Amino acid sequence: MNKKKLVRLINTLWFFLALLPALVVKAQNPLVTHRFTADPTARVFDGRLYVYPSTDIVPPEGIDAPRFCMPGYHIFSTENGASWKDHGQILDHNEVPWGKKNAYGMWAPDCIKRGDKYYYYYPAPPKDGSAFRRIGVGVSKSPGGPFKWEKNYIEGVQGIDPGLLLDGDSAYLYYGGGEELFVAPLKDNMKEIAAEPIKVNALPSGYKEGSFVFKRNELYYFTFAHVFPDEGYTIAYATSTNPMGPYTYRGKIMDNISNGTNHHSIVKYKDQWILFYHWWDISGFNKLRSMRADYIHFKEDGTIKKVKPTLRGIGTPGLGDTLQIDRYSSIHLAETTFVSGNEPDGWMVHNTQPGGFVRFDRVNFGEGTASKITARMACGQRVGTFEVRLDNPKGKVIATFEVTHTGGWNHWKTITTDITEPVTGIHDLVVVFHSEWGLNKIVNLNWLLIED
Ligand code: FUB
Repeated sequence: MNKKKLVRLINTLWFFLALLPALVVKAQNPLVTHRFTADPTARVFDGRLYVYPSTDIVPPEGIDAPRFCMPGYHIFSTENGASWKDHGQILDHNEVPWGKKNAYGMWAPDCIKRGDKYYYYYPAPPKDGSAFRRIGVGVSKSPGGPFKWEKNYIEGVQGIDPGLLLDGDSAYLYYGGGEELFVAPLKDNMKEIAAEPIKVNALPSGYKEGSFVFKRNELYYFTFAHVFPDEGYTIAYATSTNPMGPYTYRGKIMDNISNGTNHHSIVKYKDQWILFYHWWDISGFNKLRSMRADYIHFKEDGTIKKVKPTLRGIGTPGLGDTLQIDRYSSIHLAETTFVSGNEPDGWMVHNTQPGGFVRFDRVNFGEGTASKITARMACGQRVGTFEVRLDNPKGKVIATFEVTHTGGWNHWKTITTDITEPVTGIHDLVVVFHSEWGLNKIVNLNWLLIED
């Protein structure tokens, strides 16, 4: 596809995505669908999960952005991992006090809390031309900003992808992109380095970026994106008992998933460890990325089990949360594709065949008060049903939908039916498709909603 066609296609997609609610969005993977988000750095502040990503956009007319087109930063947060709040844009590239104007080069950021203040670190091209990227800092009283931006970049540091670690009273800045990655201790003011940066040792050869360090059971995990020879971008890690090293290389966390770059972060939230990364789910183009998350598990000896990316992602949606059923845990005799018609917002389940099912793990029914379930569906014929079952395709039926003609396979209607008996607690939900006459296409499903 040539560049013009691609831009036209993406602009159309973008127009539809922009129709979605701007402030609160509900999704599994990708986590948000109303804008492109890359390089997700996740942090937990006061019990709430925040993500500090960068923003990909289609280059505006006349702008040549051969690598990425990244004009600024938004912040997102969630309570349950299913509904995300967009806190809005906190910094535009033309507001960087020391930055080059109209550079569209706001790459991967990070944010960390020290005392009662939040420090936001970001790379940008400097107007003095002294480096490819310098790293700036902003300070705020709130994790969602607004931030007061420091007038100058951090002296003595050049490179991309700042990753921060606060360990007791000591703070460290990791950064870099290339054969070498670096670490420097920060002064208490969090705005200056306290000593010359050193190279992080023991890393395998090949291009590396996206340093992210966390501590678990007294072990420091230095994780990074690594272009593995003959494979492309992977996520790898090394461990040490000291934040500055020496480190021991441990292997890969994620194999190459053809996502272009693989910037990531790892946090523990509500007793579960989560890997954040990005892919190009919405655009199909590696410079318009969307952030994702999946659970990550450790072995007894502290090493990390490789993560396989899923559509279902993280979170336990509850009553009132939209269940994007097309972001399935497993699927049988059915498929997913982009929605079209009067509801072009993401994906749908389609080609639903008799005996087919789609399973969506972890739905919290709460105290047993759920009384109705709503399905957003489209259908071009009148024969068939689908059941909502608990835990497996032969599990208890809690609701049955008669398939009705909605005006066509791309014409969407919202139909509500009763939940026939009380359900409590967390269950996997399985939608099973039926048709007595062996029709091979029963219904198109966009989302489900369970309510009191
Ligand atoms: O998003 C721009 C750059 O691509 C990031 O800074 C890198 O980590 C890579 O994801």
